[in-house]
Amino acid sequence: MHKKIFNRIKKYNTIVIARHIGPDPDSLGAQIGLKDIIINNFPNKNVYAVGAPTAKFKYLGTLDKLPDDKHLEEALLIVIDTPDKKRIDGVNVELFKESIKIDHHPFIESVCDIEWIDDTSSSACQMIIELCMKTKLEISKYAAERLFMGLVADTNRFLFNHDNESTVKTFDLVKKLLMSSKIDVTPLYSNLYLRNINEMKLQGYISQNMIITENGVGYITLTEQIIKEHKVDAASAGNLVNNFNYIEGVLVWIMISEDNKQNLLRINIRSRGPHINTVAEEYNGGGHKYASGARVKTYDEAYEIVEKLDELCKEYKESLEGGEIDENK
Ligand SMILES: [Mn+2]
Repeated sequence: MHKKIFNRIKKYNTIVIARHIGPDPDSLGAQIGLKDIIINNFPNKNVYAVGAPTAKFKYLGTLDKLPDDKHLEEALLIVIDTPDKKRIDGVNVELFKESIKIDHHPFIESVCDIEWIDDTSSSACQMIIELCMKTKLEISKYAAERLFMGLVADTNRFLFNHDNESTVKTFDLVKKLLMSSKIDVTPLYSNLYLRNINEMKLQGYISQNMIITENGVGYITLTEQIIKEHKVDAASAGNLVNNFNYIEGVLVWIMISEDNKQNLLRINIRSRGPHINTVAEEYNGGGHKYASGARVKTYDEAYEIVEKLDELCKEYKESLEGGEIDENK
């Protein structure tokens, strides 16, 4: 598969790289990193990283305007970090001569001519690192920094929930990346984790007010008023979900945040127990087994999600020997 993808990259003069809507550091890092790698290895190619930009992640780099349709007929499209067609940002797969998907989400549908899907991979960035290591595509320093940031973000600083084999593979690829690129990781961590005091205060509010159900679901409702009082935006509020890992007795945790501008409730879900993506998929969302999101219109639906996840936690605990969780395991 690595060789096949390498050969396609080599073959095409125009290459467009796309990713999912609502960009995150993994999708942007993989997209902008791969663009830089292709240009450095093949200086005569035209490579475009496309999709809507976000000011929040501008440290990862800038995006390009999609070339005219007539240029796409002879172009290769690479879709990164996106399992389904409806979540691809800004391009129509059909307009391209050929397309490749590189993704680490659980499979949803076949979209591209060539699909490399590995849901045991920690991140899309890890897959790009692997592709380069296996094909001798040289990774520039700029790309190495982007790939490192994306991988760190998607694993939540290596707190991922995978089996031993895939964990070893992640650390091995990161080791090789750091050895060959000699990047300094300290400023990269600052990019990702420096936050303003308002967000920290909201985090304090969440800690004070989180409700924990009988079976180990922790949830909080962030109304528009609460979010406003703390002077943060709805998306940043939802992202705080990543900071509530490892609370004793909490297996699944959820932020329900109001977004009145879009007239919806964003549901951010994380787990260190049962797989949660199937419930998210029922409610206009999806994602990974341990990290998912959904969007609903009403609080009834939001609390339905809480109930379903509570039931999942109950089943999960019962499936474990003796029904008790050994927190130290
Ligand atoms: Mn990802």
